[in-house]
Amino acid sequence: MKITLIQPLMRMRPMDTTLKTRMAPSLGLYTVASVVRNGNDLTFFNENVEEIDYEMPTDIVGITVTVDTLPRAIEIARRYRSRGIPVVAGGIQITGCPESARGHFDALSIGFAEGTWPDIISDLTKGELRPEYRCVSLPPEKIVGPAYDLMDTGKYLYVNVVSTSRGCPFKCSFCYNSCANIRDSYVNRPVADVVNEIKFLNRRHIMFIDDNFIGNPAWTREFLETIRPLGLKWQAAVSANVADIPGMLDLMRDTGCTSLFIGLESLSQESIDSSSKYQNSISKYERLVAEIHRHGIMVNASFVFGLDGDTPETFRHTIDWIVRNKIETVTSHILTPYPGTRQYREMRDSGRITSDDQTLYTTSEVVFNPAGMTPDQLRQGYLQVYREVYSLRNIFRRMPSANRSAYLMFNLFYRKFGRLTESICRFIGYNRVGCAVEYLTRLGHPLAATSARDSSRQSAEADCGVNAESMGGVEQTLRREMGIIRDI
Ligand code: B12
Ligand code: SF4
Repeated sequence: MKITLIQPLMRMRPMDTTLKTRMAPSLGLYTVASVVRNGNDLTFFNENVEEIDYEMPTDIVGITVTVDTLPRAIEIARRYRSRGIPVVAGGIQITGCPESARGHFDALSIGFAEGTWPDIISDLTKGELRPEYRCVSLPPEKIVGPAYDLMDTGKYLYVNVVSTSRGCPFKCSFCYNSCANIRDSYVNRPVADVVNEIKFLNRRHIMFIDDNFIGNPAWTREFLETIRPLGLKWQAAVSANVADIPGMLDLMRDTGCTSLFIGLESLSQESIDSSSKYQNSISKYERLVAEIHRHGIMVNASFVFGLDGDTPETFRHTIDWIVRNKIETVTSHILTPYPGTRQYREMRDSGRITSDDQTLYTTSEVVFNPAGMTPDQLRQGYLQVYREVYSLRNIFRRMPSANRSAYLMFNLFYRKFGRLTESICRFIGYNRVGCAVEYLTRLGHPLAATSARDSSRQSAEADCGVNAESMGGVEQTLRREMGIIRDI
């Protein structure tokens, strides 16, 4: 059978470049590919990277769908279906809110492809495709790894992305984990399966893309002890209770952790409480960041703006806090009620949702009425956070004493001069640039550079030959003369 698997065009935020869309292949689609690959002829189209060849013969099309790509997925499906080719949609959006997609595809796959795709293919062969397939829980040993060997590495910055679990034990109200079909699906993969994948990838740097790498601390401990001899460098997303788990940060440092992504979300406890994020306590944030830094690990803090305790003052307060605590990287979002989440249901029932256009559901647009400010104040405040956190002056002020090369890589070449890096990638290849970043990240790890970790601000200034004021001046010049700093 000829099977075509498609990732639709992502919606870009004002501060995004193709570095984001070229970050990594879709693990979801390559997992679908793994599930039924023997005897089938597989073609992949990632619209972020290449055009879809609609004329290429195929027996079935599978599309992976996230919140922002649903409208585009519907357009793609319409073109194939007009030629009588059946189209199946799956992925987070379809699982979280199947009703948003009904009628637009020949079949919906709700939940894990491991439990739906074999039936879809066999029903299609019999000419009995059903409108809906469902598998919302799975024993760990049934989880299948992505078909890494089919990935076209040259098109991406990284292919060393690994998923060790699905879902999250917490259920914050704005997160897709609060959707009815996902709530009970938290599962850790067998340690041996993940280790085999890492060995197959044969890379020293691994990015774990789980929602929460410490959702089950006993599993995490066992896994980290198992990968210890591999001498990896790795990064992952964890919940804010990481420093409360005895010995976890020590183990992370000793097994090569370079950076942790943490959903701090807000500096207002009222806002945190409004999202049922019980594991976050803002009174512990400074200690949490200090503890992670003490272990030589960088912090990528994620914030959500527009929660019910937020006011126009929230933005200034958050920027100052980020700079003061030397947060290495920051990811910000405008609160977005993903259809299917508890947040969505609450906002819909109270009439607060102002747009159903899912192309705007990118977390950079305001699609609801905020409680403590106007929609415009929210949007402008969100842009201000990116602008100020990633000003050259503040990049310098946030400079850590360890991991400097990785820090500067992300802050300057990904966030600040993304367009320039984009051009370099086009010229020498995304994967080559990705490899260079991996190499520099390794150099910057505390296990590799203990002296750098211990150096003071004075030596940082000496190393760079600049200080915060001169960096501000450099930025003004670049902005004026070269126009290469993005105004967001
Ligand atoms: C890696 C990642 C990214 C990468 C994407 C790389 C890529 N090329 O795909 C980057 C950084 C670029 C990214 C960007 C964004 N992301 Co993102 N991302 C993730 C993350 C952390 C992992 C996804 C993953 O690989 N999972 C592992 C795979 C194996 O699981 P899966 O995709 O769910 O696939 C399984 C099933 O869903 C199903 N399935 C999936 N596709 C299909 C297709 C068919 C045909 C079938 C039958 C089944 C099926 O079977 C698979 C195997 O069981 C998730 C969180 C998470 N843990 O899922 C967020 C997540 C998907 N991202 C999210 C968002 C919001 C975004 C952005 C909009 C953020 C932004 N502000 O810009 C953008 C744009 C997203 C887009 N359009 O793709 C949300 C989506 C919410 C929603 N309701 O849709 C998530 C869930 C994060 C969150 N907690 O809110 N993201
Ligand atoms: S801790 Fe993070 S991944 Fe887990 S439910 Fe909350 S927001 Fe989602």
